[in-house]
Amino acid sequence: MSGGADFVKGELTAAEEPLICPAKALRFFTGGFDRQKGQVMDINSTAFLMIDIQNDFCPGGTLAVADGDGIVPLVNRLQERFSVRVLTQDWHPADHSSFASNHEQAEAYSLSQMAYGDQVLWPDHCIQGTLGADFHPDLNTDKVDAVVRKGYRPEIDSYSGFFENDRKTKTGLAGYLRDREIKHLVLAGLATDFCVHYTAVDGANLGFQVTLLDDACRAIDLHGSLRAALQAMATCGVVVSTSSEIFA
Ligand code: VGL
Ligand code: ZN
Repeated sequence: MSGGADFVKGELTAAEEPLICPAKALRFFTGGFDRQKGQVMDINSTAFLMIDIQNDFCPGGTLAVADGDGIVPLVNRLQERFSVRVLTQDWHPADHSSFASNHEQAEAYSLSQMAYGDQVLWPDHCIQGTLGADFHPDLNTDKVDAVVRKGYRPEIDSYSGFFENDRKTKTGLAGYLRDREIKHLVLAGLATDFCVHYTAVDGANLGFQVTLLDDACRAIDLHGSLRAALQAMATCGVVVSTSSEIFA
């Protein structure tokens, strides 16, 4: 593993700083980790994960998250502060079992029982190859290192970027991040209480240090799901912060 510098905020010398934090703001950003765990963030072992910033989750889309597109300019500015950038993409076949339309008389947003447990039934969304599954047109994807698709098995939904909803099937993201010696994850995207939440919790449980940038996310908030998500993330040691920490 690379990185692991054992300095604390404010103790870097001018000579060391460019080596350890090529993006200047990172010294201050590490303050978040200092407060929580006494650790610092090294840009080379940190990945910026942008979760499901796709047309169907933005106004006009089939599963629109209120002001979902409002995060795009901020996410683009945030990307410049990181050297490892990864996107996740919800990517369902038309016959996906998470779509209410594929169940007899099922209403969207109702609960159904799958082999792996409870599953919310959603409006059709992010169907492979459709405009709704595309990333928001203003999201800058040029400097993205990897795109991880999920939810492409008809019988299993996938909220998390790491594991599908059976909680066993892996997407390969953990292996990718470990191969790149990533230790810290900074998360932004849609939706706070579903895909961002599950990715954050799984990331923390896999041993990554996880920070969620609340102002760079938007929530669906279905039946108290946002509150439950914030609680679950806190329990797992996910640090909920804001982008001001990155730009400080
Ligand atoms: C999501 C519901 C269904 C998300 C994806 O990206 O949060 N939510 N599929
Ligand atoms: Zn989905």
